[in-house]
Amino acid sequence: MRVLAINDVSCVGKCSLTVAQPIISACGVTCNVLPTALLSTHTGGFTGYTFLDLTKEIPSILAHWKSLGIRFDIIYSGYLGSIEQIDLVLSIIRDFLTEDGKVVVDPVMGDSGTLYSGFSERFVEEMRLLCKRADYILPNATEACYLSGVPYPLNDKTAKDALLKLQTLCPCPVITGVDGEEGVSLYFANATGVQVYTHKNVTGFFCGAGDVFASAFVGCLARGKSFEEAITLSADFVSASIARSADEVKDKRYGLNFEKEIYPFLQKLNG
Ligand code: PXL
Repeated sequence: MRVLAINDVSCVGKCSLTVAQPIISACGVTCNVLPTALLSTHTGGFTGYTFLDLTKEIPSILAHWKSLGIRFDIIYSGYLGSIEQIDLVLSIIRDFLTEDGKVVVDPVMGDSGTLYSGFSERFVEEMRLLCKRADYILPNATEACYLSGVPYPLNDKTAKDALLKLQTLCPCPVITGVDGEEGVSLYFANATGVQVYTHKNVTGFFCGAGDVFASAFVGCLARGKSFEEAITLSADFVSASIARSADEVKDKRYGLNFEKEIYPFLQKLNG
């Protein structure tokens, strides 16, 4: 089982590839990487960060992989820095996905109701095209609103509306991080309709939490777990990491302390 994680390398502020690589590997599957950009930190809350766009390097990397005949069973994309990179991911899916391989798209574009710096409505449009090619999409509440046209913030009713709209893009959407009175919920659909999975009393916004969820979800799928099992195992892992980090991490920009929660997560994955 070979996974390709397409995401940036933010050197500090645990997110994207520095989260995907350890978590997916810990699940017991090969995690190859395609870095889209190199940043000194992520862009969420830090100022003065460096940003090296790696788009120009990607065609030669792909040409080498082609010469090796490499194929991937799961292609997982996260933070993409430009519309050109979205198009590159579409071509990577065409050229490198195995016949019955799966595509997981985390349409990283924004949080707390707004787009991250450097993202535009045109980017959202293009991201819709990538979502159409995906088997699973994992937007947070903000991204779900941008993709579906449902206004932010979501409540229980509008989250269900947004989920149904997203199902016209992709068969298995999961909306994460919907705040409500009971706690933080995620929304997905199974054969019996829309399901809501809530964690009570999970407080605090952490950069990279979505990446921890998405990476664990990919790891679980790679290990043969069902859609629903992958969601609940990954959501439990993130909420345990958030609970630990609420005390341990003073500056939330530095990301989740997920490392010590990997072992209990793996016990459930392997159990
Ligand atoms: O975790 C999402 C993310 C990934 N990569 C970069 C980011 C962010 C969120 O801010 O800035 C570079």
